[in-house]
Amino acid sequence: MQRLTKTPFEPWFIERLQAARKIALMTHVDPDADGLGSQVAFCLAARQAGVDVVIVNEDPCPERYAWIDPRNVVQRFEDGVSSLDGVDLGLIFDAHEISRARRPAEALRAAGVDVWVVDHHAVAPHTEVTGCVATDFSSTGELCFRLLERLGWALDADAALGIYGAMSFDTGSFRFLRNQPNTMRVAAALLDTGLDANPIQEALWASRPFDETVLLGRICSQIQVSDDGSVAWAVVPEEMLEGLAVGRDAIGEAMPMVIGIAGVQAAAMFKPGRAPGQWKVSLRSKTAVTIGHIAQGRGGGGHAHAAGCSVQGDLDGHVQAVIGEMLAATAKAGFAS
Ligand SMILES: [Mn+2]
Repeated sequence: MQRLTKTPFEPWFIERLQAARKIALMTHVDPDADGLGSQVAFCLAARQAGVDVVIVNEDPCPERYAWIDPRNVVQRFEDGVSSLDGVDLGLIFDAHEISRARRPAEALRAAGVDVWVVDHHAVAPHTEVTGCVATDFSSTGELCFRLLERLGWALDADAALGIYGAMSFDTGSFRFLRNQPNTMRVAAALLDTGLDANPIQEALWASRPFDETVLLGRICSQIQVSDDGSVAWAVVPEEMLEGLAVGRDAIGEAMPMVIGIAGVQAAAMFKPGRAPGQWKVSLRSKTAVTIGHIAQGRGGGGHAHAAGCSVQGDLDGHVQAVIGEMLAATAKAGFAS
C-alpha cells in the first residue's frame, strides 16, 4: 500500500509524528550530507521540544561529514541497536525504501514498528511506502525545515547548520534548485538566525584531501566523450584507487568534472559496487535533457537530472547500453547524435 503526503502536510502524517513516544531516524546506506544533516536537525529540534528521538543508521557518519553532527547524535547500527528499544515510529530520511536503510529499518519492521519516510525522490508506482515524499524540494533538508516549522519544533544553531549543510550539498552549493525561490527563502531564513554559512561551504566545497585530488586527476584523464560531444562518461575500476588513502565514496566527487564539460548534456560514471561483479552507475544531465528513466529501467532511482542504479557483470556491455540510451536522450532533446 502507498500512503503519501506532500506539502502542505496532511493531518494524518503530522498527527502520527506528534503521537509518537519515541522516534528512530534512519537514512540510506552510504549516507550523504542531505540525509545526515536532515536527521541531525530533526533530532535536535525534536529533543528540544521534549520528544525522545534516536538516530541509528546502517553505516557510520563518514569522517568527511563529521562537522554536520557536532553533538555526535548519529549512531551506526552496531553502536545504536539497543537504543531502538521502545521506539514506536521509524522515519527514513532521504530515501523511501526499507532496503536502502537496511538493518535498523529491518529490525524495527521485524518488531512490528511502523517505518515511514521523509524524502524528495520520486516513488515508483506500486512501491509500498508511507510518509512524506515531496519531489519539488531541492533536498530532504529543505523539506525537513518545513516539517519542523509545521510541527512547531524550533531550530537551534546546530540544527540550522544541519539543514543548511543538507541543502548546500544536494543543490551543489545552490546551483541545482527545484522550487527555486522557496529553496532560497529557506536558506535566507537560516541565515537570518545568525548562522555562519562560510564554515559549512568550506567543509563541503573546499576541504578535499590531497589523495582525493590525485584520484580526480586519474579519473579525469580517463573521461570519454561521444563523437557528437553530447555524452561523457568515466569508468573507474578499483585499481584506480591504488596507492591512495581514499575510500570508494571519493569516486563520485569526479562527477562535476564529467558533466561540467562544454557541450556535454549527459554524463555517466561506473564504479565498483559493494558486491563482487557489481557496478554502480551514476547519471547526470543538464537542464535540457532527462536521464532518470535510464536508471529506473535498471531498477534504480533518483531524479530527472540525477539518478543512479546498479548493474551486474559484463561491464563493457552495460557501458555500451547505458551510453546508447544517453545518446538517445540527448538526441531527443535536439542535440546532434
Ligand atoms: Mn537528497
